[in-house]
Amino acid sequence: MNRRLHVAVYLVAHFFTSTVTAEDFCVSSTAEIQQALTTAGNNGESDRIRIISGTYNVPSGPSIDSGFLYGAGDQDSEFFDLEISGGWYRNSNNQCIQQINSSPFQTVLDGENKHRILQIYPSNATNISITGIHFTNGFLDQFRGGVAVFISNAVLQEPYTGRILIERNAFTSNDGESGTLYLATAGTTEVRNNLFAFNKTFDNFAGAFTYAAVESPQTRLFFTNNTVVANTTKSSFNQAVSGVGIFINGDHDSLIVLVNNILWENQTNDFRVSGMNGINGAAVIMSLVSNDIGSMYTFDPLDVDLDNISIDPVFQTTGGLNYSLAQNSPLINQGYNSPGSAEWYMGDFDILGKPRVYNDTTVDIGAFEFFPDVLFKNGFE
Ligand SMILES: [Ca+2]
Ligand SMILES: [Ca+2]
Repeated sequence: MNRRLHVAVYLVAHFFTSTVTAEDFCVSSTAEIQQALTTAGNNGESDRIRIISGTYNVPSGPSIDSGFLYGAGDQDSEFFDLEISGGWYRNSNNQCIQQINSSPFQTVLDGENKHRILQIYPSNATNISITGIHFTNGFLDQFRGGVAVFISNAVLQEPYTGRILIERNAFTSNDGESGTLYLATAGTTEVRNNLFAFNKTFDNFAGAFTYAAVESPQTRLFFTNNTVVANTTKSSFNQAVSGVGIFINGDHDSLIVLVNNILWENQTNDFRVSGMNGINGAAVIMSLVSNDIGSMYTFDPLDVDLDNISIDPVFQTTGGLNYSLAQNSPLINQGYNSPGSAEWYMGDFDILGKPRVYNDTTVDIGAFEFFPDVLFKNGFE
């Protein structure tokens, strides 16, 4: 290869392929996690932060901005991508190896009921991925979104055009003013195969998952195969129109797609949308397919309303955070398989790392794919 061509190829790879120049961090303490985030924020390359399985308290501090932090709030951080994942271990050569099909419950970021857990402020083209982590015991008593995870690109000078993936995480027992996972974002967002349970909001115009669309030429949310149950609010204000399960604020032109979710037994409404068509001139396209939703509040009719049901999911009764479906659950094989042409994907694995659509042809509704006990005992333990 002549030198000029070589340089051209390198530049193309550098700009468009995050894996070519990525830096890997293999971390196993609170300090190492934050140091990796700080380094990642200005090292001029994409980063993969791999967290060894274990429980980590967040960095503590007197301000509400304690907890883990990437980026600088109202300023652009660097251009490059960021991946954060749990479920890793070190082999005898001190290398970071991912556990096969690990579940998020093995890698815990704990707010100790005192702190926010993680804030991310990306630049306008940073792709972000967060997978395989259990965010729990976050606490925030001031009017700030996202006690467990807050990602905002709302204040960038250029519209955000990146992609955010939140996959196979658990968000439980967080207590925050306005929401648990809060995304204020433009660009494309996929939230799939996550569990949201036992979280509290103080403001009842916020949900365990809260999404605020940001103005941009293209803003899209794909919220698929999540289980959102037993979240509550401490507010009694206007409960008829609030939404404590998930809360979506369109307000700007956006495409909102919900498929295969369980939104069940959340206090007040399981699902609330505000800022639909006509608000600030916004054109919000809202599509709901194959969800199990207890109760819902919207201003406008849905643009697509297909195969949605409202029925007891019939979870297994093993208690704790196991929201697996029972053998007689009506949600088994009732989901909508992501078509190859779709912009969203249901994922290869469910929240516990079991294959999706195993031994049958149709995905289940919710974050947990049903497996008969006999398969668990003989094939997966
Ligand atoms: Ca970086
Ligand atoms: Ca199935």
